[in-house]
Amino acid sequence: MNPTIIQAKFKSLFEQEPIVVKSPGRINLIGEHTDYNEGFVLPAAIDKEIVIAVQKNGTQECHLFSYDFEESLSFDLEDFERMEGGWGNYVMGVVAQLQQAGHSLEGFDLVFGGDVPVGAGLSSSAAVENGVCLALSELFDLELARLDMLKFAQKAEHEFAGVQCGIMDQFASMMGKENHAIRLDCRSLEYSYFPIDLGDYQIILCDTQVKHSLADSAYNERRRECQEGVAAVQQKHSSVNSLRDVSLGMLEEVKEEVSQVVYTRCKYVIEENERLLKGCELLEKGDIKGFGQQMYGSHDGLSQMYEVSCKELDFLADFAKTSALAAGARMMGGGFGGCTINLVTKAGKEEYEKQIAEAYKQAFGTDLKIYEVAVTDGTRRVS
Ligand code: GAF
Repeated sequence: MNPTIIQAKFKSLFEQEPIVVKSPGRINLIGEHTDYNEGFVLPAAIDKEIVIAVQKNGTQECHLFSYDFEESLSFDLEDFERMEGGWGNYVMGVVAQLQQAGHSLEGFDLVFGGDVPVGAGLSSSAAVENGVCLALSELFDLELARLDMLKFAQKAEHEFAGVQCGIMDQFASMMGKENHAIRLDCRSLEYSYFPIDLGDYQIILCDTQVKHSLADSAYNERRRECQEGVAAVQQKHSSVNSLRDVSLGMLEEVKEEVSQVVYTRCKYVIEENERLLKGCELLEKGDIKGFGQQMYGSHDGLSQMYEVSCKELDFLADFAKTSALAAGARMMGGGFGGCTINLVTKAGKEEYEKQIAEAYKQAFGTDLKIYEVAVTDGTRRVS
């Protein structure tokens, strides 16, 4: 996204020179629904980004404009609350976190927009929250640490957007590094950068353009089911804090004490963590096909055990499995729509894109959107 468009819009609306911040969406190579279970994830920031332009206005009022939705919204810094849905929550949520942490803010004008598709599982919301947080930190000289900013962004999502998300999206968007994935331990927040070297393969994203209206409530429900499983295991193993500490053997011990659904959800999470660890070893050895097999395993688990896929995502993953041009594919993010991440051969990429788009159109009557993304640095000030 070219920041000058948002900068120009800001100047035309507010007649001032703004501070400008860029904040990326993310992909995740493997490790889905593991973050809020204190497991591992392997995300990366991408060159689909939100641009935020902001400046003080000398009042106690905040005036916001969404370039993409062509909507404006104002609120008073001393008197605002979350709304029933809508993009304003991502800004107000961050403001509320900063105020709760004791930072005193003044009124500001803000314009934002970008090319992270909304509802595609690429974390446009985390990109906005992180971007707003860095923009306000710069504007008011708060000198916030990156780790604090991404935690404020996550809490904004919990308290204003109403999704009890894990830390992956905000972490990936804030801490991204060009051409690297982030291998993140979501318990300790220790992380290392992992070069994305896919040899003869490259990543493409296939966007179903489907978004299930119950996705947010189903997400919170999955989180509760995992907690239920942990509570049952804790009865026998008091040192257990999360599914990260639970082995398949420990889960078997409580099989009769939890519902079949809770058992299956927990089993998926334990296996997904193992797939991620195995997947990292394979990537380190340059075994892309082996890594792709872990991706297929991840998709099958998400679809059949965690039940967060949908027929469109399954179709795209199944298509990859039968194609010699693909090494792996899986649904990505919270689920119930959005994108698959696919590893396809560089040489066969165009052919693959043509074939899968045709097949998707035939099956669902919809044009498949395909994104080729580059891996970038995290949230940053650009002017
Ligand atoms: C969403 C959430 F925001 C993340 O925290 C993560 O749980 C993901 O779904 C599933 O892995 O993107």
